[in-house]
Amino acid sequence: MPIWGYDGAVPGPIIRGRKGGTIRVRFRNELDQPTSIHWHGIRIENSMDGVAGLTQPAVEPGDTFDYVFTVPDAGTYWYHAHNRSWEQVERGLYGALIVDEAEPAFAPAQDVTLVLDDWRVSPSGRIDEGFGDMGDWSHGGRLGNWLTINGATRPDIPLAAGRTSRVRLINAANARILELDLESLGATVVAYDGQPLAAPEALAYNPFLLGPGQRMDLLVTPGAPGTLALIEMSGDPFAFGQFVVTPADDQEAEAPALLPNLLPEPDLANAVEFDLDMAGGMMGRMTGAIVDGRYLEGEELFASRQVWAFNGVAGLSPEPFFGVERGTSVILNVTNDTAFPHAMHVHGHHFRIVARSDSEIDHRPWRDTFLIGPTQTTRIAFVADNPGKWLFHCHMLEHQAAGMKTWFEVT
Ligand SMILES: [Cu+2]
Repeated sequence: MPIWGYDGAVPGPIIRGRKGGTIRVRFRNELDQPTSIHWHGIRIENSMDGVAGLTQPAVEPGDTFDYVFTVPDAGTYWYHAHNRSWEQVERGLYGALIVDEAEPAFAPAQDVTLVLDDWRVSPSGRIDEGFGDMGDWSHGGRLGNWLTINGATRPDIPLAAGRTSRVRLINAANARILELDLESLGATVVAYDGQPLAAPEALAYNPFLLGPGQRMDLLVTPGAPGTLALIEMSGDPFAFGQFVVTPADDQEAEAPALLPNLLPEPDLANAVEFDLDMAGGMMGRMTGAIVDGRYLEGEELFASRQVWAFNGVAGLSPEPFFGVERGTSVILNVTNDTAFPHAMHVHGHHFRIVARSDSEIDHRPWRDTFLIGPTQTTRIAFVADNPGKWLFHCHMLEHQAAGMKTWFEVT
């Protein structure tokens, strides 16, 4: 199937670095439209964040751009197009970015990276060309009909029996929240969105929701040779890949926790709070929004293609949602006043989820993307310690394109 790919392949090459090291990518745009690359989850220098129109001009066809940045945290990250991402990512412009620990806590039998994607394929076996469909944009985004793992359909993934392997899952889909049956793998979780947990944890629920942009790292220790299916549970459950477990000659001791990255803890007692109201979409209550400085409603709003808004504003406004000085602890109270779930991504920072709809959360892993259901409120906290202009948006790429984005500034 014809795709757009970094180095011509989907996913693009795994870019691998070491914690504290420098990544250098000379990017040449051979598309016939402008583009840029975002390094998702990296607490990166602002000028390298790759958000066309906010942190850099889009790279024009035929032009090059050198991305050079430090990777402060070990873990599982990814990179993808960040201009017309609703088309460019859907056509295949994404890949894994893996940062290894400076001194690994353990050596897994295998270190497996699985980039999961949900494609909309036409009956002719091509990418469905219905990009920009307002039905998708105003509902749940462009949902597909074909799942792939590392660009392959129902692949076999070899694993060794009796030994512990690390499996990194990345959801690169435009809009699909994957509902994964991970219980049957007997897996434990060691990291979310790149950041290690203090200790390996059993899965709290099944199926496990992995939203667009989110990652999770698993430790899998298959007991015996055989097969372990990777199952998607939404609708009628089906396997979209399987681990093929083969005997290993030796056994090994239980894997220890990963080494933590060092992130600053938000000071909740002295944090500055901001409220974000998410509105719009079909079956929502939003009647109008500010688009490019003008209040629009009804058919005029729909014709603008900006049908979602944060605090009444669709798309990026000249003024930031908030601005704080570097080092400020920030709490965001995000309320989803729409009829759809969303996957909210903060650029340049990881945060902790401290409460959901008035329930305090005790378990607070670092994340860079969180799922929020209809009518839910989610309270997140982080130290705004990375100077620059940072996007905060829905990672359902059609929602982002249709207004679900804002930005904040750290000075
Ligand atoms: Cu959304």
